[in-house]
Amino acid sequence: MQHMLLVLVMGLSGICQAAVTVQVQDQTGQPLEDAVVELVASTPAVQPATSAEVRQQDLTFVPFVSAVMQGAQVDFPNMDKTRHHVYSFSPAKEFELKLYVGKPEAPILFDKAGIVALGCNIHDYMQAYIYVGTSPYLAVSGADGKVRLQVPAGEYQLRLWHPWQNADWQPLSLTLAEDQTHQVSLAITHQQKPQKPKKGFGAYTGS
Ligand SMILES: [Cu+2]
Repeated sequence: MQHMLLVLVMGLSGICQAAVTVQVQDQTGQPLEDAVVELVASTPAVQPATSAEVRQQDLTFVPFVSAVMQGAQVDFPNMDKTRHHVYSFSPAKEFELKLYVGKPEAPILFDKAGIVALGCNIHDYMQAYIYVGTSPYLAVSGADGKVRLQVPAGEYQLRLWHPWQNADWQPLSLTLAEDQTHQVSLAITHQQKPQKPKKGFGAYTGS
């Protein structure tokens, strides 16, 4: 009887999963958007390759920050009528997609962990980032600064990255066995996200 009860309880609680909520804020305590949270397990998990998409829309990259696991294929569809020429010179992935409209023939494989800075040869102000992690447990914070991840119970290193961070963030060691919430802070220098320039005469004047 006791045995039956134990099995039931274990079944209900899903013994080996932990839901982790990470609240990311800046040095002033404000929720921080576009921050990448990665949970790296001490015993790496085997995961299938994933895919992602970085669109070009209204002369900006959407999303501004993406997070993928190494081995992911990323598509770069162009939703604009104008041509874009997407490139990266980052060591983690050097590539270029020459002048194109619509969807390039093949996605790009991101097989090396690191930060990939994206640009467009035609539009200097277009900028975006792809964080390529070693773990499948990674996500980008929304406007509320929150990231939610479901992970198997175990030992993890929490990593945090933001394109405007003032310095590298020291990873945090965590033991995850049940649902938890963590609050982490990252000092950044606020900037304006890349935007389509205003049209018309005088758009570039001023500060
Ligand atoms: Cu462009």
